[in-house]
Amino acid sequence: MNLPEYHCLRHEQPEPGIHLVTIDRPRALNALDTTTLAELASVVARLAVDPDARALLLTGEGAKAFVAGADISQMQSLSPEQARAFSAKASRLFLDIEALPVPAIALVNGYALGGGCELALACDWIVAAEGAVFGQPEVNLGIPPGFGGTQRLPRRIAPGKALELLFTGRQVKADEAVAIGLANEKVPADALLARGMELARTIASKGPFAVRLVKQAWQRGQSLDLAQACAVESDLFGLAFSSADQKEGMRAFLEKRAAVFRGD
Ligand code: DAK
Repeated sequence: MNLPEYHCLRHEQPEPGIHLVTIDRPRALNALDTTTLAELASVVARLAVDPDARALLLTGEGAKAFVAGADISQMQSLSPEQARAFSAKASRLFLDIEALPVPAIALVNGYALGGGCELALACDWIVAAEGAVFGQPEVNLGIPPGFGGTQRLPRRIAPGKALELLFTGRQVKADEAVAIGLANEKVPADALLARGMELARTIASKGPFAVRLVKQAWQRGQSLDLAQACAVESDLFGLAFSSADQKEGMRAFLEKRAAVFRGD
């Protein structure tokens, strides 16, 4: 896959199927301006239709920040109509990240504040580097979160804890982020990318069709009651039995050898 060049991010494919996206505006602590959001939307649109994609790793350039939020200098002069349009566009993008057909993992180095925390929350899970700081400080700026923070944070962690963080703007470090279930694990800063690659390789080694079905089941089931969601799961379970991966996976088990999945 030929990857385009961007101005505010880097899109690399370090290994087949593994996509690494690095938000690259370190002088503004990787804050999300309209160009960065548009470039991220372009990457996400490509990944959404890439049958060979297996996992996305999302991180920020430099040791200081994952993403320090939406770009305040660009945001400060927005009219209410422009602010609504900006929020709606970014919300659409974050929904598209969440709905990617493959797992997305946020590798959080340094600050993940405001839109940065919301971007990490749009990923399936978060690995925090020692030194990572999470928070929704929007109330300090006189605004509520605009990229899904009021919705995703209370769904990811205990609602009472989420509301505490949303109402007070209090920031949490990596250890507390793990303790409250915001991050899955904490790793030394210099091991963050290696840990991300290890996780992505593990995912890529599994049945690709099955991994996509897991993600789809979770995504589609979230807005349904349990019985309806389990019905969706049954449909997708049935669909798996139309795949070559299912036949290969079960044959390999019975033949006591490693499966060789093709992803179809
Ligand atoms: N936007 C723009 N520039 C930023 C930035 C940001 N979010 N965060 C940092 N920078 C810039 C700083 O202005 C500074 O630029 P220069 O002065 O060097 O030109 C440079 O990055 C380095 O930052 P500091 O000098 O401040 O570095 P410190 O180590 O002293 O402090 C910090 C680091 C992360 C604690 C501090 O920079 C900070 O508090 N940053 C702002 C964090 C924040 O409040 N983030 C939330 C942003 S609000 C909506 C749509 C979206 C959203 C809301 C509504 N609608 C349209 C409805 C989302 C909002 C947000 O994300």
